[in-house]
Amino acid sequence: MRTWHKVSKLAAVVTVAGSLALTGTSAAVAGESSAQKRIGQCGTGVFLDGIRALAVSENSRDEVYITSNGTKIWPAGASYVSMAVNQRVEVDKCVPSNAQIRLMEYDDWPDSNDTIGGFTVQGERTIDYEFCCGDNGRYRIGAIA
Ligand SMILES: [Ca+2]
Ligand SMILES: [Ca+2]
Repeated sequence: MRTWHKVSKLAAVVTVAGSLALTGTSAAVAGESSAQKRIGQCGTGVFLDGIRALAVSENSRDEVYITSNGTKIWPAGASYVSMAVNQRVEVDKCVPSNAQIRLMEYDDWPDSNDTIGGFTVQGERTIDYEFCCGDNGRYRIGAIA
């Protein structure tokens, strides 16, 4: 089983290498433009990249979600994302360059949800922000202008 997996992986690598050799220049250009697309894709806003848990507020995992100007923007299609210390999760959301961003921690009844922290986006800048330190939770998130 393991050997089969290795062989098929190798075959995939060979295939990719083959197509790179065929399309040399255009492959390099495609890589560059996809990076540019990511940087420019939010217009005058910023792109929230990934969030990392530096400290969690609950015993083992937090159930976190993000709001922008009071509206939940992440995660889509779920109430929260369960995160443990040191874990990083992609956010991949555009927000306005002056948005009030807040990290919330979901709690079941009878508690209400807790605020870990928040910040106001400082314009079109590529910087890291922190959500700190509600219930001793601390998270870092990268914004890309
Ligand atoms: Ca909590
Ligand atoms: Ca919770």
